[in-house]
Amino acid sequence: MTDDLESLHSETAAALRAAADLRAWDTVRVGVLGKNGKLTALLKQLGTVPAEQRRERGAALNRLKDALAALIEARRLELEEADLASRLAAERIDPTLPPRPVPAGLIHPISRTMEEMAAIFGAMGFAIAEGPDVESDWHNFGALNIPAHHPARADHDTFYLPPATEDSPPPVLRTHTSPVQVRAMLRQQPPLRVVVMGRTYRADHDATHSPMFHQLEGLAIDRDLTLGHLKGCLIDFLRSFFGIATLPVRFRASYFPFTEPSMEVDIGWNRRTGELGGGGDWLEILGSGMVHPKVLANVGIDPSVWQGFAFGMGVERVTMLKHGIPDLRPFYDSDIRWLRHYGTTPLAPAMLHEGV
Ligand code: 2NM
Repeated sequence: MTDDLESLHSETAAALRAAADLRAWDTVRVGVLGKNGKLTALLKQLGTVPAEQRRERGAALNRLKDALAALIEARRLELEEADLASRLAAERIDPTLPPRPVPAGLIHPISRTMEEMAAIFGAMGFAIAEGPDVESDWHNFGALNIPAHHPARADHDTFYLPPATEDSPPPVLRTHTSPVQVRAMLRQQPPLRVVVMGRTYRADHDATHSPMFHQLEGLAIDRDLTLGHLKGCLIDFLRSFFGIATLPVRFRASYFPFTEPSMEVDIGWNRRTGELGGGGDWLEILGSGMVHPKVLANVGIDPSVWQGFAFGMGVERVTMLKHGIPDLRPFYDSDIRWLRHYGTTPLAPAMLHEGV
């Protein structure tokens, strides 16, 4: 190789070693092999070389071109590897970072109300009980002083299921949650404080009735319980649940087969605006009473020693009143727009923001 070619080779090799990144590398490549590159210029000058030297010069230039192309390509691979290694080092993930928040499901208003009810009654010392949706006639009616042919049965629009045998009473979808309280009384000796929340069923379907709805019922049994305890318990619950410390509460004599005396409970509101509180109008919100001595005797509790009070309310109804929900039917439609509007997040507020 002639001196000029030798020096282009060593000069290019040095420039490639000095090129620290792919940008610098490309500048070297273009400076040698590009349209105005040094090797390209030498090839262009080949025509001016005397004819007897041209063949040898051409062969030498081609060898140099191959050698330089190989050097350049090798340096490219080196630089690409180094680039990848430094990016992998710089972009390494930190597994101790908290996950990014993802859009989460929402709590259905019925579940939210039942959790609030459980919290309030839980703080008063009530335990939570559950029971089956399919009940015997006795647990749903008989034990509660509603024998066959009792007029109260007609109010319940009961769903009857196929009986086990021809002459046994048909099982029912529970028409209220009271049978769970019957089971609690059978299982546990007093004193007793229990609330039950859950699904109940009545064959009734219109704008304000669903064949499946939810009830909350409560029961307290002790030696000296009075109507005063019942009133204090319910006034505290209603003011806490609706978040109105001065909510007017009124007790009105009524009738239930399983309580004596029985009382319906009204809260104050404004009929025109729908606002709860001292608006001058009354709205019926729940039923209550002192547990009938026959009911206590039916479950083996001596009514000459023990007294009880009990109460019940519709979960949908109090949810609609509390949150201004105008229509019962969408509660069960699973319409994502309704759920997004009335649902509430289970997450702490801080968890809803990115980067926390
Ligand atoms: C109500 C109203 C009044 C009630 C009674 C009982 C039981 F099982 F202890 F006898 N549970 N719930 C009751 C009493 C329910 O709902 C309107």
